[in-house]
Amino acid sequence: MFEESMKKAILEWDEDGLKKICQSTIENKEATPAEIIKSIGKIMQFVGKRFEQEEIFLPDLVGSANTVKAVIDEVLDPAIKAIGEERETRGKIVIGTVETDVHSIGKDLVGSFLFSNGFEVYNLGEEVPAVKFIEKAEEVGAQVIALSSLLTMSMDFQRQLIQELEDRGLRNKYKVIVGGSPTSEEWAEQIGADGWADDAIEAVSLMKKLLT
Ligand code: B12
Repeated sequence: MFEESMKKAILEWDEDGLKKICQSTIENKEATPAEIIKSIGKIMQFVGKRFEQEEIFLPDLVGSANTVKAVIDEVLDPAIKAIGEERETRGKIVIGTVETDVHSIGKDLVGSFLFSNGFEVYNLGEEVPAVKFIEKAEEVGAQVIALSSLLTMSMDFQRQLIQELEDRGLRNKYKVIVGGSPTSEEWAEQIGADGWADDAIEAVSLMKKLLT
């Protein structure tokens, strides 16, 4: 099963190996790029648990994260793009991890899932200041701004972005959705966000709901 070999490659930081597994899985039609990304999400949750239980350490985590990022960027996103080219866009979304926060994996998974479901995704990366999100959203005519936060300390930047939109008189122009492990439905309500999702799959349903 491709998922087992993927897990091994991710744990061993075997970027070339992981690329080959992904490529052959797509070629043999064992799974679509979006299904592979879903498996990667599960594997990274497993890696995260091993880290929390101190079975692996920070360099292991960074190695696995970098391996996954490279393969999503170089193999899976282009494969999704190749399949999705003829599809109409369901809406434009600007996504990023908020200021001071470098966690990218969950946000990239959400971005890739949305992309594979027909949304046009502008991924601004990590440590993104509020003004950057807003400037990009204005530039591309996005409908949604999506904010990821994995640190309790960085969550407040989600609230600050909503405030910044209000200050600029732009709050009603955009839907703001938030996510990341320390966030919750209650948090989203508290800061006046338009939606929250627990994972990449729910993020797709949320977007469909918000944009119809
Ligand atoms: C990998 C990792 C790292 C990697 C990140 C590499 C990378 N390129 O992303 C590295 C090693 C760099 C790192 C660094 C740090 N980390 Co770290 N890290 C993790 C870890 C183990 C896994 C995160 C992850 O990738 N999960 C897998 C993905 C798939 O899940 P996810 O991120 O939750 O995303 C899903 C959902 O949350 C949701 N989602 C995410 N974003 C969004 C956005 C929207 C809009 C929506 C709708 C949904 C959504 O969908 C995603 C996909 O299903 C977590 C522990 C954990 N189990 O979460 C700690 C963790 C997040 N890190 C933590 C900490 C403390 C740090 C450091 C401060 C450590 C240090 N002392 O230096 C630094 C922070 C540096 C900084 N300024 O940001 C703490 C945060 C505690 C807290 N609540 O504040 C955690 C929880 C570990 C712990 N238990 O202590 N980390």
